Amino acid sequence: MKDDEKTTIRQEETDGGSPFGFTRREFFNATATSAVVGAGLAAGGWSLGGGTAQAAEGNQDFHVGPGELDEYYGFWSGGQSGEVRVMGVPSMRELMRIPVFNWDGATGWGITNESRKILREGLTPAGKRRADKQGGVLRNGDTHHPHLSMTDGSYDGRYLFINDKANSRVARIRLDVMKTDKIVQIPNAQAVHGMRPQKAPKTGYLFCNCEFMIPQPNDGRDMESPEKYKTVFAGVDAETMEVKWQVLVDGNLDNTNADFKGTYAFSTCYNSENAVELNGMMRKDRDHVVVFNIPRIEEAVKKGQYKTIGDSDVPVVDGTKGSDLTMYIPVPKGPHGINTTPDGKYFIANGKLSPTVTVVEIDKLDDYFKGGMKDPRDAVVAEPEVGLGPLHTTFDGRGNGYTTLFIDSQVAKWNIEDAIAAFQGGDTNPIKQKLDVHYQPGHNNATLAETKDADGKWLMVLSKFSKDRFLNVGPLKPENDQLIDISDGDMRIVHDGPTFAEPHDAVIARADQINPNKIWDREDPWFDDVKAMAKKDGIDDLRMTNKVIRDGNKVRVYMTSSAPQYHINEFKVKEGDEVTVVLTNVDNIEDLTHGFTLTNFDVCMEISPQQTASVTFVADEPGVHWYYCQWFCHAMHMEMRGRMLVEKA
Ligand code: K7E
Ligand code: CUA
Repeated sequence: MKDDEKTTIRQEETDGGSPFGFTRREFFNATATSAVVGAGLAAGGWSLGGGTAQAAEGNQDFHVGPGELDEYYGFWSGGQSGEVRVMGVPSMRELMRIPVFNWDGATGWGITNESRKILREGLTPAGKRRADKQGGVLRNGDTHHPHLSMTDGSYDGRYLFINDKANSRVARIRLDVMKTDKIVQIPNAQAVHGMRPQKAPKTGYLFCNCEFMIPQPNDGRDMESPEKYKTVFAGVDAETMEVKWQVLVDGNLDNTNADFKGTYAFSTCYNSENAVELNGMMRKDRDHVVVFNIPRIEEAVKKGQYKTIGDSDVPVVDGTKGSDLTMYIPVPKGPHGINTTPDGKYFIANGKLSPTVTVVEIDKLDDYFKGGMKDPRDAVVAEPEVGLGPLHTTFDGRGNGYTTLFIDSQVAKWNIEDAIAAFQGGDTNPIKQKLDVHYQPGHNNATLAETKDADGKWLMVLSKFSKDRFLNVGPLKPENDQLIDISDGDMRIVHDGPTFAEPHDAVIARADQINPNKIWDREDPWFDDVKAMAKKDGIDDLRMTNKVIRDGNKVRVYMTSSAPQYHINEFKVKEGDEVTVVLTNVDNIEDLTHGFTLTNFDVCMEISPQQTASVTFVADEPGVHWYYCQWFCHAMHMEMRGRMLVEKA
């Protein structure tokens, strides 16, 4: 091997701290090419025919200069932070954060009346009981999978959806204002993990995988009988965000995806053993992909062939093994990601604990459901070995898959048709290139790859570990999102991007597909509740009114603001009053956001141009309490403040 002299590392040249006797950085720099070829041989048994890891010169420009705009919007999950982040691609500039399941001091998410209603109203009865114990709303979320709504297999710019594994919820974000507008908690479930919108004809359903198996109902019965535990797959109406139906299944549902016709959803499923500890979950060599026949599920619900569980009235149909609503396709142990090719022909289940990915031809699913296919494995058309720990696959729209290899810390580029030919006995090597990434990649996603418009320009790889790639920030490290040019020939890394806990997944849309408003529209339904409340207080236009209304021990302060002042400089209340501040920003200039922060009261909110926001609290401390604008809006921003005077009771 030509690189031998570079890869021979003598102990005396190295730092003693590494188990390998050299740092990871030195190792990867020195062995980029040889490590790639070695892994290719070890994993697949195919040689790479002299391919190199990184192309010498690039083609696309990833530099977006000052004042220039990105070509793509990226939507990043914020993982355990419970939020969503909006990025510019390829610059990798973070443009915005959208609070979802978390509390946020900048915008007052979790504090304002508007956000608290959204955080609360879709909770199950048990969720509401839990929320009541901590001030009315839940406090944390664990977001994994952000996905955009589609019409006919293309992004339509309406909504972004995201799951919450921690409290079993799904949220919708309105892309016109980039705010979360609905959240639903899935009943009969623990840990909503995989989540995908239907791709066509239009995002009607969100398909939600509930991961952990539990007794059904989970009210104290059957706790010692894990063999009776079941989990559910849920169909949520994307317009109303109500759970329409659920399907009982065997095994732990992991990730899910949909076809481009609106007929099928498919989920990877591990732990077919129904075990409750690790050893038991590892017993069998195979797990499965569960295919859900959506028209049949709808039909069964319509015919009343369902039951309800516990205090939920959601129809639950039986899709366990042997049901004619589902198909269980055996695949190698512990499948994880599941990805539909942009041409709609195949889905690919990623092996995780097996070095393979399984390619299933979607048209063949019809044969099974019509009774023509007896062995579900007959729908499998390829099963190439791609490397160690395949987690997720994405596509360039030119017939290639890009699979993250968690254990190998690589991305494998492979050709789908070559893999199918090899499965039929041909000797073409489907593996085209392996690229080192840094390190332990989870999801990856290429530009528009979930839609039929995959354009094969940029690939985002979300690496779990950053190790030595950034300045050390203590024991908790950032993850590393790497931007890879896939536009032509070999993949090449062009950017390392540190990110905070933990963007499992990200989707990338063309800039012209997402068209947010520049300021709020006063007719927005977002303001319906607060307008109705004002109407009862005799107020027709919140933009024209500055007024304090007393209603028993309830006080409503209707206030407007325009830079640099609040139009109520002081208001008086009595100790113990319940105070609602309704603030309307009458500025109608882009960017002129104000805020309202009440010092030492733990109260804050954002008011963007033409927005109304409200917050309710008890004035339980007598004295003078300043409120101030926390958004630097004007040269006299520091002076933008006022006093709440609380008289002793
Ligand atoms: Cu692979 Cu939750 Cu999508 Cu993380 S999951 S990586
Ligand atoms: Cu208004 Cu600062």
